[in-house]
Amino acid sequence: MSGENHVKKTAVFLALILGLTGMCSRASASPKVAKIGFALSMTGAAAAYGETQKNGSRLAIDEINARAGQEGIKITPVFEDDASQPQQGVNVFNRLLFADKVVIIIGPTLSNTAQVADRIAQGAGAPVLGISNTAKGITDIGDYIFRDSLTEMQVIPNTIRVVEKRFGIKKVALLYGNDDAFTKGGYDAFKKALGDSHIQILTEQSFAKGDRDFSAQLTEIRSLQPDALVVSALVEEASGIVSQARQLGIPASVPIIGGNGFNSPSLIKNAGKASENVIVGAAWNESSSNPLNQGFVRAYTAKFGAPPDQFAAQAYAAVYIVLDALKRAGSTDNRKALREALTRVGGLDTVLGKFSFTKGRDADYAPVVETVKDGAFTVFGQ
Ligand code: 1QQ
Repeated sequence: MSGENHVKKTAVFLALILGLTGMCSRASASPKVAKIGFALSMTGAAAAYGETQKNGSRLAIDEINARAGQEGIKITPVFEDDASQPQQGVNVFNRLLFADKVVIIIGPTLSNTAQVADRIAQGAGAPVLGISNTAKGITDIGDYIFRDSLTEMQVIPNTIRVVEKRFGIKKVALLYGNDDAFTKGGYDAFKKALGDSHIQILTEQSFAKGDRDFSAQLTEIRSLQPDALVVSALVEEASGIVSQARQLGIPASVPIIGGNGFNSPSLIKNAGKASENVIVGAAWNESSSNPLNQGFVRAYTAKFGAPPDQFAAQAYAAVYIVLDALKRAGSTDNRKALREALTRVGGLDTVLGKFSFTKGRDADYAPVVETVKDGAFTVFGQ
C-alpha cells in the first residue's frame, strides 16, 4: 500500500468513526423529562372510573418511555388520589402544582371536584386536561383548562334522538342526583333534549350521593307507567337504581337510559342481569375500527387482563395529546408554552378518533349510543 493510499484510508476510517460517534451521541442524548400530575379518584364514589383511568394513563406512559424517548421526551408521572372529594382534589392540586411542580395536571375524575380544584391551576398558570369532566362550564373556569371528554350537553341530545327513533317514546320519568355537578348537569341536558323532542316528563325524582335505597322514587315512577326511565347518576347509585327498578317490577320493556356515569363496566358487574338493555350515551366504543384503537384495546387487555372502558381510553388519549403538545412547546417544564401548544393540537390521531380542541378548549368528536348486550357494552346507534 502506498503511503498516500494509507493516509487516505486512515482519513476515511477516522471520518467514519467520528461520524458514528457523532450519531451515537445524538441518539443517546438523554430525552427531556416531563413531569405530569394525575389527580384521579382511586377511592370514594368515583373509584370505579379512577382505576381504569390510571390503567389507561399507565399504558400510554409505559409505551412512550419504552421507546426510550424517541420523541425526545420521557414522562415521569405523579399519581395522586383525589378521593372523589372536592376538598381532597384541592389538596392534591396544591401538592402537584407547588411541591411536585408538574407541568400539567390530567384529571380530576369528577366535574364536582374540577369545578373547585381547576381554579387553583388556573390561578397558578398551569394547564389542566380533564379526561372525564362532562358538566357544563368546566372549561369556562379559564384559558388553562382543557378536556378531551365530551360534555353531557354534547352527548345526550344524540342519545335521546336515537332512542326516540328506535322506541318512539312519548313520556318518561327522570331520576337524578341533586348534589353533584355532573349528575345535575346531566339532568339539565336530559331535560333540554327531552323538551326539544317533545317528550313528556311525567315526574322528576332525585336522590343524594351515597343513597342505597331508591324504592320510594321507583315506586312512584312505576305507578306513572312511563315509556322509559331516564337517569343521571354516578355508577354506584346507577347500579342500585337499575337493579331495584327491575326488582320493583318496572318491566324490561321500559328502557333505562343513562348518561356518562353509566359508562363503567362496574354497572354491569354490580347490577348483573338487570343491566341488560340499559342504554348509555358514550364518547368511545371498544369496537371502533380505528387501528390505533384496536391496538390500544389489545395492549390494554394484555396488560390488565380486562378490556378497557371509555374512561381508560380518554386517559390514554390524554397522555398522547399532552405528548403532542410537549413536542411543539420546545420545553418540558414551561406551563405557558404547553398551554399555547395545547390550543394548537389539530387533527391528532387518537383512540377517540381525530382530535382537536374547540376554541373553548372542549373536545369535539362524534358521540355514540351503546347498550348492554350479554354483559358488555355494544354499539346501539349513532
Ligand atoms: C363527571 C362525569 C363522571 C361520570 C366522571 C367519571 O362525567 O363528573 O363529569
